[in-house]
Amino acid sequence: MKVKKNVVVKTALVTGATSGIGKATATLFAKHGYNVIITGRRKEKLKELSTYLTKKYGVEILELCFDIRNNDEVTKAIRGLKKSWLNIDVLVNNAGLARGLHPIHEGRLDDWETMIDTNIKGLLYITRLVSPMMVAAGKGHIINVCSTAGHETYPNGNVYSATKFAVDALTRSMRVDLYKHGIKVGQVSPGHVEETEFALVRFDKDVQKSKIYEDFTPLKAKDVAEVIYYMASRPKHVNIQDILLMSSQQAGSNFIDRSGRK
Ligand code: NDP
Ligand code: 8X3
Repeated sequence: MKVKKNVVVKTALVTGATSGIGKATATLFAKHGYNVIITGRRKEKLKELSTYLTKKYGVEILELCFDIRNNDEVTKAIRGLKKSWLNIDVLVNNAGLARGLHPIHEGRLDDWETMIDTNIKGLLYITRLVSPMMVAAGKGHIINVCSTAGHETYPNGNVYSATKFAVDALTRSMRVDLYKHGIKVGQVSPGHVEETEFALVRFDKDVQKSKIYEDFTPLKAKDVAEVIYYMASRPKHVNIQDILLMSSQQAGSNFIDRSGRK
């Protein structure tokens, strides 16, 4: 939290802000006057978003370029923060991905390791660095991006689902560890979301295979961002623990009305 011309300006850190849900979330926080720390591996995308948000909303944006799987890189970035960026009010643990969609007996070990390293270990690395600052400040809010896949399984979703079940367990565990320090912990659990690179990444940039949203209308990245901002903007005494949301044409991981976009 910073005070600018007698107005309190809050700070949010959004991981994985170079595309999809993270980019939409960083944009919404900036629109609401937050200064935002944006992270990701693609420097040019961070720069582009930073320039856009600074110009459009007049807030301060800090780009931190690192691979969240590499604890040395994460540590260097967070420990290197200038004093004015140290009071992080909201941490959105969004960076994550799915790789592959194979039955367990045909899964690629490399994909499994990438998902575990990013979705679980990466989330832990940054949380381990940011949460002590929140504990010292006696306040803060951590919002993890889980998934419907963190609540139920679907064919071939095995390891991705396991990482999101782990995110769910971490959200619950973090909350019981941190609530006595004045820190809220919650998560958002979306079903399918378009306007993201999720499917392209899952299917090795195969554009044909990644066309998984053509026969129904999924959520949009902005829909999830709005839920995250809603969670972050509740009064001090309200902590939303989990919001599970899907498009109207999805009723569960295994129930999608693919009869055309409605
Ligand atoms: P995108 O692929 O559009 O965004 C993923 C973001 O994570 C990118 O900004 C990417 O940045 C970042 N990221 C991935 N790997 C790393 C890494 N090793 N180091 C740093 N940053 C990384 O997908 P979504 O917006 O859909 O995904 C965001 C979150 O939402 C994920 O946790 C995903 O599991 C979850 N989710 C997605 C759903 C969907 O249907 N799209 C549904 C439910 C949950 P960069 O490539 O620049 O490093
Ligand atoms: C992304 C949604 O159903 O592809 O978390 O796992 S799903």
